[in-house]
Amino acid sequence: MTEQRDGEKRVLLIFIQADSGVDGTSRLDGASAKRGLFSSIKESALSNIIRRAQFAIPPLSLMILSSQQVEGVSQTICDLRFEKLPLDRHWDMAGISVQTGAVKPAFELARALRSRGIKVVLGGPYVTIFPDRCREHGDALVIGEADDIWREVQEDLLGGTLKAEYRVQTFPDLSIDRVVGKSALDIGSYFTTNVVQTTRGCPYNCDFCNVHVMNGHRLRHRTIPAVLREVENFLKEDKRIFFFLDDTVNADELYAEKLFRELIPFGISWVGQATTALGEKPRLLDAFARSGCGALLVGIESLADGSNHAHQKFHNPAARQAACIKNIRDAGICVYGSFIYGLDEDTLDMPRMLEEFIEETGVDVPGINLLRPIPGTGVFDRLALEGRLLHSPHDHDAFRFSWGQEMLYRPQRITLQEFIPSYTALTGRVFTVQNALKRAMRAPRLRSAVLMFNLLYVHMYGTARKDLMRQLGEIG
Ligand code: B12
Ligand code: SF4
Repeated sequence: MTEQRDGEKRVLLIFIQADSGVDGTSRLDGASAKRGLFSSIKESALSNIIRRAQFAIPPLSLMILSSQQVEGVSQTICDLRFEKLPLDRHWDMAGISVQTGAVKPAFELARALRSRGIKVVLGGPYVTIFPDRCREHGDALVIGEADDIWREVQEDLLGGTLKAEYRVQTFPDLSIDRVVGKSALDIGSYFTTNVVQTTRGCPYNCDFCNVHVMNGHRLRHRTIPAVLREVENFLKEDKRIFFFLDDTVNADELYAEKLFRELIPFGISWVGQATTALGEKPRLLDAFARSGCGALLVGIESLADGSNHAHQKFHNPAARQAACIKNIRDAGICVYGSFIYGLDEDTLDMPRMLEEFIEETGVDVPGINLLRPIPGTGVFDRLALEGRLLHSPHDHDAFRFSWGQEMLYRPQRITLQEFIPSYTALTGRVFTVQNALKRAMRAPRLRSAVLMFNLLYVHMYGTARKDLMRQLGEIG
């Protein structure tokens, strides 16, 4: 930590820990607090392992902001998943990244900081989508992707002219090279700090997602030389695995093939997110495998076209899914298959289909999610109109982050009384220690990681089942 120089303004950039979800599952009813000391210690230790082992990557948003440097301003990142707020030091301004499911803790933190005289700037997905709900909680709002405008905010802080609102008028042009550095990060806290985004925006329109709302439908690319330079620079400080954070790293197949072919000589290993269509593109698959791709998260969602189509997801024809997944695994890449049970058109047959599919294709890590209507998504608005949300649509805190732990809406074709037991029975069968061992043994690579993930899921889905069964009891 550098000493404050005369006149220098100090900015703290804060990433919030969610109460649950991938930040470490904990019971929604606070049951651990009511249980014995041993159970509580065990739960908090497991939560810690989940947080660190699973998704311990830094927030790229705050790395990007802290790399926009203005003379006379110093910036530090505080990741509340791993660190306490450094309130023993002086801060002139705090920037909080507000995600939709963690609005309450973000606003509480903003209030606490403002009461100490620290200026608070709010930005991130929730602020971009719901600026009016954020206004009273910050001294300034940044609406939209802040890559370039953050410089203006810092200059205004220096000049004492901070404005109440900074609105990004057009999406930043990613072909302009902006160097991302790690100087504001505590590198040792993370599993890896090599997080890279090559494109932004999503051409698809899935109604349970709001990436296309925040980042637009047009895919914006960084230049390949800029990405290669970033990988080279990052490797100097951290030799660990790379996470490509693009929502769909194969969205532009020509670009992706060129990029990953050029990355082959770097000898990195990497993980990312892709569509299953990759399995039908042998050249691209080859480029991915040879450039060090170890695992891909693919959003399969439903195995019934009708269910995916009901949610505006048209790019995953069910009949081709199994072959695609097998091809990806045959290329030596592990598959994290992300499913959603409870989509409109799903029936009580879906659990059996999912189980058979996971078995047949050998998905290495299955994630069986509940549909989460996130405020600001198409599905949220539709379910609200149809009167199917279980909470008032105005109460965004009720739509918090959690881990398959609670139903937030009524499925279309299945009653809640039938749905909850069928979901818990499904996760009870899929996530067993025996299945974890089996999946690890047959994984094309990264066997210990596959084992660890599956074992964590045995625990996390077990916790989720308790919460769901409690909810079922309350529904009656
Ligand atoms: C990598 C990732 C993660 C990582 C890292 C988290 C992170 N946010 O950096 C991990 C695995 C930890 C994670 C966890 C979760 N994630 Co996530 N994640 C992503 C992903 C794929 C990329 C994020 C990213 O780096 N984007 C690139 C950066 C540059 O964009 P950005 O974060 O939006 O930041 C820009 C602006 O928003 C703004 N900005 C952001 N913060 C701030 C702060 C200030 C002060 C200012 C001025 C501006 C600003 O400027 C930035 C630069 O342009 C996104 C999808 C996406 N395309 O964004 C989902 C996404 C952010 N995740 C999402 C969700 C739901 C989750 C979880 C709840 C999952 C779960 N069930 O547990 C948890 C929540 C964890 C938490 N504590 O908040 C949702 C959020 C929905 C929403 N509207 O808020 C997204 C959008 C995915 C989706 N399809 O809906 N996630
Ligand atoms: S879920 Fe993935 S493919 Fe669908 S809109 Fe969101 S980012 Fe795009």
